[in-house]
Amino acid sequence: MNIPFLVVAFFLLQCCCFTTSFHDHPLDPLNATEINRIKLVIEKSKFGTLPNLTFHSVDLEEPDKKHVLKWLSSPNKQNISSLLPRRAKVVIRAGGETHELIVDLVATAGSIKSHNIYTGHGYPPLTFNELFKASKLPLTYPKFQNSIAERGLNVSEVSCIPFTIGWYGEHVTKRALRVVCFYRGGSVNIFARPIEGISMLVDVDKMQITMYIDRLRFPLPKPEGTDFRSPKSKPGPVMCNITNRGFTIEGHRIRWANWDFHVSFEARPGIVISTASIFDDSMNKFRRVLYRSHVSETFVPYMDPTSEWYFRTFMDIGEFGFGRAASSLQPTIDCPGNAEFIDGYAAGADGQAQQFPRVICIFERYSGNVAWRHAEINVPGKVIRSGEPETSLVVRMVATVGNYDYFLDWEFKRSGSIAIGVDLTGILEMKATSYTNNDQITENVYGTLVAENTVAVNHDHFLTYYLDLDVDGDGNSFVKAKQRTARVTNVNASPRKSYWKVVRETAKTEADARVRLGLEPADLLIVNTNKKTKIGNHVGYRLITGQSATSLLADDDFPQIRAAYTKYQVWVTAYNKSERWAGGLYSDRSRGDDGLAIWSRRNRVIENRDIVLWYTLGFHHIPYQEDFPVMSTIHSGFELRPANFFESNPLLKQECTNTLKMIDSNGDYIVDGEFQSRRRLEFKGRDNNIFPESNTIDENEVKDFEATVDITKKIEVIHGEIDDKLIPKVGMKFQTEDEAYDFYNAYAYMARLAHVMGWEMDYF
Ligand SMILES: *[C@@H]1O[C@H](CO)[C@@H](O)[C@H](O)[C@H]1NC(C)=O
Ligand SMILES: *[C@@H]1O[C@H](CO)[C@@H](O)[C@H](O)[C@H]1NC(C)=O
Ligand SMILES: *[C@@H]1O[C@H](CO)[C@@H](O)[C@H](O)[C@H]1NC(C)=O
Ligand SMILES: *[C@@H]1O[C@H](CO)[C@@H](O)[C@H](O)[C@H]1NC(C)=O
Ligand SMILES: *[C@@H]1O[C@H](CO)[C@@H](O)[C@H](O)[C@H]1NC(C)=O
Ligand SMILES: *[C@@H]1O[C@H](CO)[C@@H](O)[C@H](O)[C@H]1NC(C)=O
Ligand SMILES: [Cu+2]
Repeated sequence: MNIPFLVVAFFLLQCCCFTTSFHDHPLDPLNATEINRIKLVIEKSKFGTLPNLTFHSVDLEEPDKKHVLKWLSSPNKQNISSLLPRRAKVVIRAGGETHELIVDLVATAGSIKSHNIYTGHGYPPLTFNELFKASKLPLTYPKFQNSIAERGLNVSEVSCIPFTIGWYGEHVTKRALRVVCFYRGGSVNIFARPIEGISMLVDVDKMQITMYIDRLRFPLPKPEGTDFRSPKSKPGPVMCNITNRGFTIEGHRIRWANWDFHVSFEARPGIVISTASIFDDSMNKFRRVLYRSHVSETFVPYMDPTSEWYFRTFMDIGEFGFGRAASSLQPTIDCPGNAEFIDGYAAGADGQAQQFPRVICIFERYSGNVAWRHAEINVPGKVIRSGEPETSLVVRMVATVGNYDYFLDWEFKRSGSIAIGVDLTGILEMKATSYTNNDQITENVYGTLVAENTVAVNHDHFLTYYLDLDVDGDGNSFVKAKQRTARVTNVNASPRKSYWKVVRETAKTEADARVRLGLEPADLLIVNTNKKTKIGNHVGYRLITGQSATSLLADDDFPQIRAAYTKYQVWVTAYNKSERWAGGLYSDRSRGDDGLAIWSRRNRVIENRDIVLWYTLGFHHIPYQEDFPVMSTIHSGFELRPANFFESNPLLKQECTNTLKMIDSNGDYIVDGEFQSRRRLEFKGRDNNIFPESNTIDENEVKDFEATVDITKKIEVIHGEIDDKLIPKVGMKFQTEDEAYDFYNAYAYMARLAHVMGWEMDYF
């Protein structure tokens, strides 16, 4: 049969389930206009006349949770808005004091609602200006110039870096930094060439060097072998011209598969995930999972107690800010080709809004793993194989804090899990030494000789996450489902002697919820005891911990007093809007009198309350030679996974249907495909010749058409057989039926290829 003209058209009908018109969200971060307005309001007020006014943090003052939730659930958002004042919390330094201001943005001119002078311990984050100025001080400081000349070095080849210094029991502290210097001299890897032996203290408010000691001298590590730049410029994976990324962004709201959540960028934590809900097909509604979540504090203590090194005990998020340290993401290197990027804004030291371009990326990930599968051979006469590839949505940023780069991932899965990942890479902190071979070393060098004259110092990385889970509502409890060995008591009933059983313990107060992992096996759950599944289990989410560590420092060591939150990996506290920063709000030079460990000591009731889960992931890092000159990424993470939250595996329940149609010139279908549950492509073809064996295409042949690729010439290069003619277009004409079918088969092949490669295909 010859059909003279076949017109092929592809339609993609979007998923049916979610349609809501766009509203600004009350948790949207401050935008550039708002940040600049705050600057004006403050400059015009009495604070504008104070000496040395600097802006240290300008953040959204969150509206009350109950009002945000009301707004979210209300169909009539307009008249809820009055409950949601748009306010900013601003911390400035002026006249040598720290001021906390609440600025109202709704008032036409903007107005300062409250003012408080902070008199407690610790200081707000350092501004980029302060760090920059401090880094330049040594270069014009005569004693330093002498030290450099005495070492036979050239001061114009020196780069200095300011380090926060912590607190060591002093009664009076000032805002201060240590400045440590390095020698470029032909290398871009400044951290690999430390100028050892010099200690410099900078008074930040005076911006002067107030202590200078040149105590030791070691050979400068050589520049050879320190370059970390990639030898070949690798072209990232093939770039497709993507129009359908599989998710939608409206303002800061992201919708993908069964998830709906809000993403924002803040100067201190970087990515903040808010109001994450998941669609439950069996209830036909969205259910709450996470109210607000972000990385809260870090702790990176180095294990060298000598006078040039002891102070390196960083709490980067409170001292600098992961958002402020965020790097612009490089397309196809930091994020894959199908990523979408969003910009962020934060106030600079002068209060002016600064743009952080491409600071967060969002992409669908085709991991190559399976979400589930099964092969069944016990059904007579059949071999049933089924399964589905795992696809997920990743929200990512990178914070480059001096020498280290931290990738922070939030990965949403259709299964209901949220996997939080951290990848560490970058450059080690190293000290110069006289040793060129490990055999020469007989003393404690506090690290590993990673290159000649170069010791990389032992250290830890702890990242503490704030996880305000609201599992199906506010009333949540923390449950430890312990696995305990049980003896078989009735010897007649079983030949077995033992088994394990589950002993559930619900934490009554905050003290019951401090957990050191690994001491006994237990599932850790946040459970809503007011809600049950149809068959009577309490709904919950489980914390699946990854590689983790607790701090090994002594409890009376000053850095440990400041970072007391690292003594347990898991804490649960009663929700309090102002308790978000595990190391305290003012962590620069803090004394451990604010923060998670202190709040937990109040021992509030946490049973059937609005509670917050805190989890610390950690690495004890003994350096190895492969970490030099740049370290390959090392991964850690954890997962929040539904636990009796759904009636059954939600992956099988997603009813949304997409369709793919090919029609001929008469408007008759030749192929009428449906994407059921976004994983199976079933055809109700008019002509069985297309698929001779059955009307159902083999799942192994064509999978997941939701992932779609624009068939560009670039793909053609990768795959020689793919002809440019194979780009599907509306109104495409074929001379023969065979030609149409060939086209279709090639297209299906492309789809499979696209799936395997993680490309997206574009429909017409
Ligand atoms: C910032 O937000 C305000 C609302 O507070 C809005 O009127 C303004 O258009 C926004 N500006 C930008 C640049 O998005
Ligand atoms: C919101 O508006 C509707 C209709 O205009 C009204 O019935 C309702 O009472 C209002 N709700 C609030 C909280 O003001
Ligand atoms: C120091 O380095 C600068 C540039 O790197 C160079 O111009 C200058 O001549 C050097 N001075 C000495 C004394 O080597
Ligand atoms: C203002 O800053 C300058 C230089 O940074 C400093 O010398 C001066 O002491 C500061 N004044 C006050 C009141 O802090
Ligand atoms: C992608 O598509 C747009 C519009 O369809 C076009 O302007 C652009 O040149 C394309 N880019 C590439 C790399 O093909
Ligand atoms: C909330 O937390 C802050 C800081 O820890 C504390 O000062 C305040 O009393 C707390 N509020 C309540 C209601 O517990
Ligand atoms: Cu490390």
